[in-house]
Amino acid sequence: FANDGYKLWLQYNYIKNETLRNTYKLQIKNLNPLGDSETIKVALNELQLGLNGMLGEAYATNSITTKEYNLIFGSKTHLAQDISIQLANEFNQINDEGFIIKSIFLKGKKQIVITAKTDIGVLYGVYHFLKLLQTNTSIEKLTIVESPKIKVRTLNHWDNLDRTVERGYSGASIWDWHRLPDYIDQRYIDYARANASIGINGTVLNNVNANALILTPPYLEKVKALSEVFRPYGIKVYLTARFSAPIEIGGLKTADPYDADVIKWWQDKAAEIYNLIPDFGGLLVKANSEGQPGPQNYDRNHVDGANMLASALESFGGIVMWRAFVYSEHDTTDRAKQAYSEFVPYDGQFKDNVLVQVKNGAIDFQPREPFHPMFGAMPKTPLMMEFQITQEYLGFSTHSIFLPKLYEETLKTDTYRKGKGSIVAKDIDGSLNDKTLTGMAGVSNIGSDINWTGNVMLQANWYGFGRLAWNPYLSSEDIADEWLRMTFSNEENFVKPIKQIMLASREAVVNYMTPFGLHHIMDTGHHYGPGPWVSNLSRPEWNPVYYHKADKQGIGFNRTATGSHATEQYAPEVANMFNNIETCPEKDLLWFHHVPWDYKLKDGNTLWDGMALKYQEGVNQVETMVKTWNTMKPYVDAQRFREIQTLLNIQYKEATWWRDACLLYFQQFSEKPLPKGVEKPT
Ligand code: GCW
Repeated sequence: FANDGYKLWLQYNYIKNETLRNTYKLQIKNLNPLGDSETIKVALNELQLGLNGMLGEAYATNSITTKEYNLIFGSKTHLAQDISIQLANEFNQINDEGFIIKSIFLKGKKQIVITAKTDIGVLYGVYHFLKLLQTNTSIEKLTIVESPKIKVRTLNHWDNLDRTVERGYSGASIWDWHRLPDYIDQRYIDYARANASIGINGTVLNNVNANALILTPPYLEKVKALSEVFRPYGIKVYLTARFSAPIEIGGLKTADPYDADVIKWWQDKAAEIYNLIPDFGGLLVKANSEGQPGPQNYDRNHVDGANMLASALESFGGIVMWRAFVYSEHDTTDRAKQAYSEFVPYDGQFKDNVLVQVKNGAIDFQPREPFHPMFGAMPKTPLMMEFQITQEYLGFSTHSIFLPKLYEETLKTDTYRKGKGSIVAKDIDGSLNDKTLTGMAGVSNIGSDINWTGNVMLQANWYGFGRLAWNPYLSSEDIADEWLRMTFSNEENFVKPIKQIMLASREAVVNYMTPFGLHHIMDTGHHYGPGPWVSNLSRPEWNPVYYHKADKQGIGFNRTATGSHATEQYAPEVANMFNNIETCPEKDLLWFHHVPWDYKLKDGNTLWDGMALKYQEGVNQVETMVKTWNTMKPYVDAQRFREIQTLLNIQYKEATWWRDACLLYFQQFSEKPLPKGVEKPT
């Protein structure tokens, strides 16, 4: 009944290469934990589990022996002086969550030290050390000094209290509210291990479309129980706050942020929470968006709402993450402009413990979006990145797509807000404008499925999100490489080809769903599969035709100076580039321009032919993915091999569905035949 899928990237597979295994054994002879905090116990357990798995040897602990090759791990306060002196330089380079892994000599004997300013830092170092072995890296001469570049690194669970998960495709919510607080599922512990191993230090337990009940005493007891599981792993719990909670569970008549009773209600609530959970992280709020209540219901603005909550949390060290994903039903000219218009004028007015949480693009988690114009545009307001890990618009958990490619693209894009080189990552890590509070959130793809994410390949997106939240400058290629080695195998014949298909998978999905900047043409409501045609939804901007605007002349959304003017929300350099059809990157063409069907693309094809060829290319890319995976049987256990194979076959079928549906639909406007090389729809 073994299921390797459950173990995520913490497989700790036996290292079959005997030379390598023996080398490691020689270099790790004895474990020396320093201190006895819960976190150090966790670190020790993990080392024992990992080393036992990989080296086939049970490691006991001893105090430092005079012999060589002790693995010494503990925080600075516990280090003997002859060790800490040797590490003075490294200690100057790390922050509170950073770590040092170093080979040193003690009385002439070689030792490895994993240390940090805090025990959590030590735990991060231990996971990093285990990763070295998991990826078959030499530990002969180590000097590794690492610190997270972003402070708040959270998963956002859109989990409801009835255990449904909004936009979740991996089973039910892992939070078993009914049996909490007394029953602690092993999953909670393994969830914490997985997150700590990649540096995630916060979890927002419930949906942003919030139910105020989470803030009532019975639920807070349950939240407290989870916080106790997570604490040794450095993970804080956060909750979403329904803005109207004072009415719904507080018996007040209003939730007006200027009302004295409302202010007091939130202050009392904060005190009640911190009394139970002293290190509670804070509140995440979706207000005045998609029907959620908010300050605008009382003619107040985002600043009024966010600051009122921030004041309540401030003395306890809590933060407010106020979402910028807003769009009202009143202005339907261009939904992409609304967040910027509603937030940028307030730059500098939010309290110091408020982060404004912004999705990577201005519409909604599409296969490709230009970066959100708010990035770089609010120099005095900390902006938190929100990525979606769950695949609402990207084929749910059926389609295999490696999302760090998408995340990386956004993070590395230049906003030009402070001249060339002002990339999005620099706004997120605070370096662009010296912001001290920084954050990145990922909307979780985790559920109760045995393999957590419904598709083992999509574990890589949870993993990759965590890695990029730790260091937003990492390359998606390095992330894919280490994830594959940890999750499956170090065999080059496996890693190389599978890495290639992973790295190509994002572009494949763009090609067969929304090439050239098309967006939001998924079937309405559930967002699975193609649906570019008219739907009878109540709001025009929910209708796919609103986004592609295909007609006999051409296709695309004119957001330039002759259209919706959305380009004006970018820095002049960027706006000019997008405005001019010649300089607008072709990958974003139809996002910004309404383009004639016979417009000549850079490769000489007409737009219509080019589009058709892209749809075909996407299908071909998935075919390559299928074929490549089919040859990997020798490297993967039978169950994971078959599951991934089955899902890839479905993805292939559905890529052709996308191609055929979109081309047949758009052909009624273009009135042109399919070019050579594109398969005729059957
Ligand atoms: O992507 C859209 C989803 C909603 C979601 C909303 C949001 C949680 O369709 O399901 O609500 O975004 O981000 O608030």
